[in-house]
Amino acid sequence: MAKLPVSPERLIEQFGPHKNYPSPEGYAGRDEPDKVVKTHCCFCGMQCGIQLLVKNNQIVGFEPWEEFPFNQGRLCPKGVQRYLQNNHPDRLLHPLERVEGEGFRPVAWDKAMDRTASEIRRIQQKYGPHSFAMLSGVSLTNEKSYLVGKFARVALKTKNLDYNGRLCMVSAGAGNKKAFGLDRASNNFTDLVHAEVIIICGTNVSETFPTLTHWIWQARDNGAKLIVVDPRLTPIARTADLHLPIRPGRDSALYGAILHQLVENDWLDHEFIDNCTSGFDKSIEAIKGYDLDWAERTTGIEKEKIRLAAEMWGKAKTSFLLHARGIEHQSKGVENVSACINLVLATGRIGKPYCGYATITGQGNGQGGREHGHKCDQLPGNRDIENMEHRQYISQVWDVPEPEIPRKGLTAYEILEAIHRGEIKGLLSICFNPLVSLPNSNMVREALEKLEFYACIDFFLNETARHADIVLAGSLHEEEDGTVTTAEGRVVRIRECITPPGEAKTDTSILLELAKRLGEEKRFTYPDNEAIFNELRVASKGGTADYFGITYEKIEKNMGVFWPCPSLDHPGTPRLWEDRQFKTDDKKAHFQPVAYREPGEITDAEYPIILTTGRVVSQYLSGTQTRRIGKLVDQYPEPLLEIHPNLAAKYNIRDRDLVRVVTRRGAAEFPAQLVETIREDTIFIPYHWPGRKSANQLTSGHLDPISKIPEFKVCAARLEPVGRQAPPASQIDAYASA
Ligand SMILES: Nc1nc2c(c(=O)[nH]1)N[C@H]1C(S)=C(S)[C@@H](COP(=O)(O)OP(=O)(O)OC[C@H]3O[C@@H](n4cnc5c(=O)[nH]c(N)nc54)[C@H](O)[C@@H]3O)O[C@H]1N2
Ligand SMILES: Nc1nc2c(c(=O)[nH]1)N[C@H]1C(S)=C(S)[C@@H](COP(=O)(O)OP(=O)(O)OC[C@H]3O[C@@H](n4cnc5c(=O)[nH]c(N)nc54)[C@H](O)[C@@H]3O)O[C@H]1N2
Ligand code: SF4
Ligand SMILES: [Mo]
Repeated sequence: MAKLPVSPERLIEQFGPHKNYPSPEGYAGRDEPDKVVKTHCCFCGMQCGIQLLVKNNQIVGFEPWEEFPFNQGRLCPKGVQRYLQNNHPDRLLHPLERVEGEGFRPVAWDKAMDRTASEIRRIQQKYGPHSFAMLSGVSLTNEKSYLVGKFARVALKTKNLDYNGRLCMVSAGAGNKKAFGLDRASNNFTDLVHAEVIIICGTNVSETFPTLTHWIWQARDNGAKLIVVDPRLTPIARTADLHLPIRPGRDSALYGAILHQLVENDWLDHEFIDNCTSGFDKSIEAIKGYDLDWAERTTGIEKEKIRLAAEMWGKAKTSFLLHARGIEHQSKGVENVSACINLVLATGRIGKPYCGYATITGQGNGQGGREHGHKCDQLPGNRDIENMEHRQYISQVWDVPEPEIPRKGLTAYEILEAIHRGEIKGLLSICFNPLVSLPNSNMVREALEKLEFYACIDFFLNETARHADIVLAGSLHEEEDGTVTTAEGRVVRIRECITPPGEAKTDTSILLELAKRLGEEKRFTYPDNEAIFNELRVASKGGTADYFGITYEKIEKNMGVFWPCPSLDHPGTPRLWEDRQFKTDDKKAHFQPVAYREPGEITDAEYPIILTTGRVVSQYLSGTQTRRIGKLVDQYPEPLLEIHPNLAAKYNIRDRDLVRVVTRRGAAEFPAQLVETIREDTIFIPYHWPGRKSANQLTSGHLDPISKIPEFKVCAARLEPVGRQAPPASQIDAYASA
């Protein structure tokens, strides 16, 4: 992580020479930028403040934004390279159409839009409105997320709209709603600093949220004890007081056993449990018999470590529990989240200074994007699409009769399955690369080939877009005004720094133009993006995610406003629940009974090894953006198979030997990387690559029954050494995509 400002020499030493870096003579060696714009990084949910340097309508560099309170100028390797996307030669500069047998060729906007609109009409007339689906993503701002939700329901008139947060935040969202009636981190991260104990469950924060570690280090400096639950000894786990190397897919058993210990030793806050919660007795009933011996057998963690974790957590006066996809990407993701929340509620350590709980939101706008209605079951303000009162309120805001708002539709993976079955015939996607990011990618590829029409809005031709009939050249983060909501729940401003290059258009203008062609001009006319935000404010008013009191001006003045913020004179809410009034029907926090059950797929004689997947620091999601930035590619050019030397020895596998990994979905070859930092029964593969390098050829389509998140973190695999070594990393053509 680079603490800026850095000297030009250090930049070059660290990242190598580049035309956009200052010359060794210093900043004077480069032209003065035309303007310096305070905005936020386009990547993860930390949404670090950054200043982008603009010259001749191009981003030419960046400077730290020291005053922004969360990251205070710090940025991670992706943040310092992000600006290089804007001038990238692969940038889509005009719409494309696919001609059978020829490939893609440029096409005029009018023709691209006409064809898209007429195909939507043709398919819907022939097969019904819901035969055309839409997929969206939460790298989009709040304004665009809101607009997509309204566009799909009002202009496309389809119920089948879902988003890539379905692969990310939905287990946490469902667990939070069950317990608190509201889905947001309960504190801002400054509360970490004086927590006595911090538990980090299933998150590799040093690589995935590098700037968050600053707050964890501060807590350590103040004497906090750190517990990390992860099958791998990740960089943060290496510095922990206690590492619990869990067998993948067994988290609810561990947290159940810790709760059992809290009860046995009476490390409970009875006053809080009695007055502020419900369901405690049932949650205790569910974990009867979860003693330390059972827990050791089930989780693969030594029982003394589990006991110690319970004691550290149980005896503390202040604490913070953080979790992310390690526990959520499971077919019992919601149960794992509930089991974690039970530990927080049992000790009453929430809604007080230095006492907190949060899921760490993954994508850039993973928080705001899950509130304003591009989920299949949701209307703006985190309203329920099946709730009559909610539907009526939104029907007034949108000026459409309530019965015309479609009902709940299919989730992301289910949409692809329905395409595969031939039930959905047309697709429009924006900001989503499902061919790389959904599990069971062989099924996804077959589905895409069955579509009668597919249009995609993106600024790069991602792997899914290669299956499109029309590609609409959209905009980068820095090319439109808007807002995003950070992992902490702070609504911040994204500023337009430049206009889209060539003939590319802003995402917003593409959606508005398409709505117009579908006969909905009146409901889709806005003077600017602020007007969309103002409509969103009204649409969210009275919902649990209430943004009504947030304005562009107020964000500007305060460097962000935390929702809920129900009125213009409200200051926003950095720490939730100080009043002990939860957003549930009875105003109490709800314990959930969580009995352990096994993952969707367990190992057997044929598939004896557990495969888990995730991330590395220099690559982002499906890699569309970061696989195009040279220095990030150099840092980690290809997916490696992390394997423990003892497991490797059983198969005679040496470092960089090619190993075929086989699951019930498919097979793929990866170079082995022997590491002592992983359990001996588990292998790990990062998933940022497409085609034959894709980990998602192997993963399973087991979904959580409530959140419908895929089980990316657990499946059963077998290993077949190929008998060849992979070429040295230096000889890899890292830019070859498949
Ligand atoms: N560099 C980088 N940063 C990112 C992203 C990125 O792609 N690259 N993506 C962003 C997004 S959208 C997200 S969602 C976040 C994800 O952030 P994280 O959740 O931190 O990332 P992952 O690598 O998916 O998984 C985290 C950890 O879960 C562990 N794990 C695997 N199985 C289990 C299990 O059964 N139980 C437990 N307890 N742990 C398990 C893995 O070993 C891994 O270390 O990162 C965000 N930040
Ligand atoms: N095996 C395995 N698979 C996983 C995971 C895992 O841990 N293991 N993690 C899952 C998780 S947590 C996530 S979040 C998903 C992410 O999966 P995806 O959402 O499919 O990944 P992205 O790379 O974000 O793809 C988004 C596309 O949006 C484009 N884009 C970005 N910003 C904008 C914008 O402002 N406008 C437009 N028009 N386009 C934009 C990018 O160019 C890219 O092509 O992957 C999931 N898949
Ligand atoms: S931590 Fe996240 S938001 Fe901050 S610079 Fe890195 S990728 Fe960007
Ligand atoms: Mo994510």
